[in-house]
Amino acid sequence: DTASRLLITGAAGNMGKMLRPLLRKPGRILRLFDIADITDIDPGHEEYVQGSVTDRAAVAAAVDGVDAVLHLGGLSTEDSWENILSVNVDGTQAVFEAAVAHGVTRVIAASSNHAVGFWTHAEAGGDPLPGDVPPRPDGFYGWSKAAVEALGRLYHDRFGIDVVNLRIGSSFDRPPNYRGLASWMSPADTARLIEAALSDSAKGFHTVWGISRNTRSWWSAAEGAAIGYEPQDDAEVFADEFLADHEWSFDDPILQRVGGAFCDHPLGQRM
Ligand code: 15L
Repeated sequence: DTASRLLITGAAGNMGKMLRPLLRKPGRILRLFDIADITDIDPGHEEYVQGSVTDRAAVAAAVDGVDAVLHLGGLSTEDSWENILSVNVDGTQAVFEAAVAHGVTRVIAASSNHAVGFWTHAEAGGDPLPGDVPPRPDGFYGWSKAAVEALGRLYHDRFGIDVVNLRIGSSFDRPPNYRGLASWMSPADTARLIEAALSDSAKGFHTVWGISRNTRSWWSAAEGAAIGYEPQDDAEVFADEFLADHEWSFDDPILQRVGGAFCDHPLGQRM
């Protein structure tokens, strides 16, 4: 296993909370890193290192002794340029630098659909939009995720670190809104994607969409399949609920663009 000791940065965040029970398995220790308090550590399966991704010494201590890193730590929506640079860009660079220093060979980076938010359904031309389509960020947040992906490329090419960039759609218990009928990734599928990203088939450098096998998805499943990701869930089970007050049409700008409403949110304004 590439991850008998797996570091999760941002472990107190939404995705970290959701994933802790799902990534727990015999012989694996989850090392949880977050600036926020975590008070419900399961001592047999988890250890906790408190700190910020903006503190290089803390990041180095967290990375020391792990087999792989799941880097979720960072700002997860639009924020000021200064905050985005410090937390998402410097923070990610600190993680890669520490991985090199401590001989960690696998980093899974939480990127986002917002790294490529301005791609449209029309431009995909009826084909699924490839997982590695070039960046077209929809804000400073999305731009930082493109920077995260490019840092992964740099540390892969320089040092041979295996890097998987996950262009996550909407990873929540349930789709957050009607757009989620296309962009949702269920908790169980999120865990499946991370297990695939930890497996031998994900050696090298990969950029893949993080979504479930949604009926209404127009983002390619091929890149995920290539690393062994086989999603099982479909947001369609929520369709009646969300389509009660919304028509499903790709003329709707929220559905037309990968990034949905983020494309219209004022730059640098915290959400
Ligand atoms: C993201 O990148 C955000 O972190 C998350 O809060 C959602 O807004 C998600 O994208 C999305 O596009 O649904």
